[in-house]
Amino acid sequence: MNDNAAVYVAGHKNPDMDCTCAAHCYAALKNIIDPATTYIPIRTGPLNTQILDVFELAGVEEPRHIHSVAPTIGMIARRSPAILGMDDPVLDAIREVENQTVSSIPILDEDGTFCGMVGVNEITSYILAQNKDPRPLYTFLVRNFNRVLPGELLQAGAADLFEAPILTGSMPDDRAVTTLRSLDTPPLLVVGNREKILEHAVDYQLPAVVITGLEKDEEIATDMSSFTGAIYRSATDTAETIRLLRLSSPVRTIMDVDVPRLTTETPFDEGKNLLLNSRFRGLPVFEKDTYIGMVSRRSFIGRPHRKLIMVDHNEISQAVDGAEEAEIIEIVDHHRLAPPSTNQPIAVNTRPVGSTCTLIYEEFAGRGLAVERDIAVLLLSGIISDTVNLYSPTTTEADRRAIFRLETITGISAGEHAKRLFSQLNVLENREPREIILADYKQYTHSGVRVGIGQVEVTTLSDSGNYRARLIDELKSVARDKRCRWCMLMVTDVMKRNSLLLTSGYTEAEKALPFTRLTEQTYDMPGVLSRKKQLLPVVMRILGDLAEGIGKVPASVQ
Ligand SMILES: [Mn+2]
Repeated sequence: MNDNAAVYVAGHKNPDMDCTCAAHCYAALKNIIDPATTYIPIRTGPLNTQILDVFELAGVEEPRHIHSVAPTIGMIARRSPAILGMDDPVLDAIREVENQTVSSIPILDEDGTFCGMVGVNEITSYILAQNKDPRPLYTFLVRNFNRVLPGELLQAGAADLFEAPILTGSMPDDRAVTTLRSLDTPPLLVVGNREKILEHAVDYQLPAVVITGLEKDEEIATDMSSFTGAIYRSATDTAETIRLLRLSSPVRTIMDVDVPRLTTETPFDEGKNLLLNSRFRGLPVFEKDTYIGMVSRRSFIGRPHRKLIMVDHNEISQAVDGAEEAEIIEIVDHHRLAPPSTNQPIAVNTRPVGSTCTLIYEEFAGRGLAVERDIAVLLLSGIISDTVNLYSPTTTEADRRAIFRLETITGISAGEHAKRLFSQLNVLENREPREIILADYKQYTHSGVRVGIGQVEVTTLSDSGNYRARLIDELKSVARDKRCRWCMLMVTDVMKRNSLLLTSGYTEAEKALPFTRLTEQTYDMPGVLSRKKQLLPVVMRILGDLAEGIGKVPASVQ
């Protein structure tokens, strides 16, 4: 059923070019080498115009936005073993409840549209209601008679569907006639092959007569040629005939239409609480507006786990929400390792190369698989973006090799493509400071200290005076909100390949920074392009030293 058993291939939070392209391409690779499983690339948030442009250029859909991989109702919804149509007899509902041991049966129309539900509760209410009034009315559908009652339809009446009480003719003729006259609604008559009473049925033009004890080719005792009702020959005795006729009513007359609806996206716990706190034993599940299946109380025994492949990250704090509940089955990454512990052995592919897309290119190449043009465009973009077109010190021989091959496949020159990507960088002046800091933001904890580092790429640093103060103010507020001791933003000039470091202020630590202090909480980092390789190790070392009391100066906390 839909993608419940599918494996999600996800990049990190605040998706960037590398992780988004890697998620798409790795899912494509896995779908080729493991066709028995479905791999779906996902993203954790909105994509910038650069990334959208590249997916358009490649001619593929960008990964689906998934807010959380925590278990959902979609993962436990099942096609119901029993389904009824609106006109199916109540007897079918009883049989299904008995045979399939289901407690709630969905009722669908011919188009598969959900109309209502019938279960033990509705059947019980129906039977109880019959025993409340002295002569209850039933809804009869003539074409259901031979679905519940052995025998044959001798004549279809003027009305296929009608409401009527049941009257049996197993009494003296005149008493039967008196009773017949006394009824407000013309009854359905169940009677033996008795001339007098049948004559009255014709006179009163009853909606239907069911004749019992009539042999297969036996003549009816009365001329019924002017009778407009239905005539049915029952092959069973009167008591059984009446019992079964009552169960011929269409289920739509007893179904519950006031049913809460779950969707495939409904969180597992929300669906569970809703069902357990309701009078229902099962609930229908919808994908958008389309009915797709049911969940019952039993569906909630045991908690499902979404299978997840992490690409371009390996820390839970950077992963899609709900990842801590997921079953991580694989990691493909080029960052420092701080992965979650797992219950099972998993495949981990990490190497210190410039881009996760390089690792994925090598997976294709190593298996002798052709890299199609759309995949090649995405891999090329991921590598160019993460290595700043091979200028970042994170760049390795593997990245150069991959780019060289991908240029050939795509017919796109890396230099031209880099210009295309970088020219779409936004001018910082026009963007909200918080958005700039958090767009590509990662948090780390080292020696018990939590730090956050954002990075933003620009095409020039010459206008930094215009936004510096606002960004530093916002860094302080981000540090407060995210409970970080130290927050930083790397503003990277991808053209000149320099960065500016803005900080929230942490005097003790900043004294140890090996960069030139330009002014308050602002440092010049010539040649620094990589947060991971050039800034993070410095930050980690300083935090470690501070924890050990090395280089500690009397506190001057701000
Ligand atoms: Mn990356």
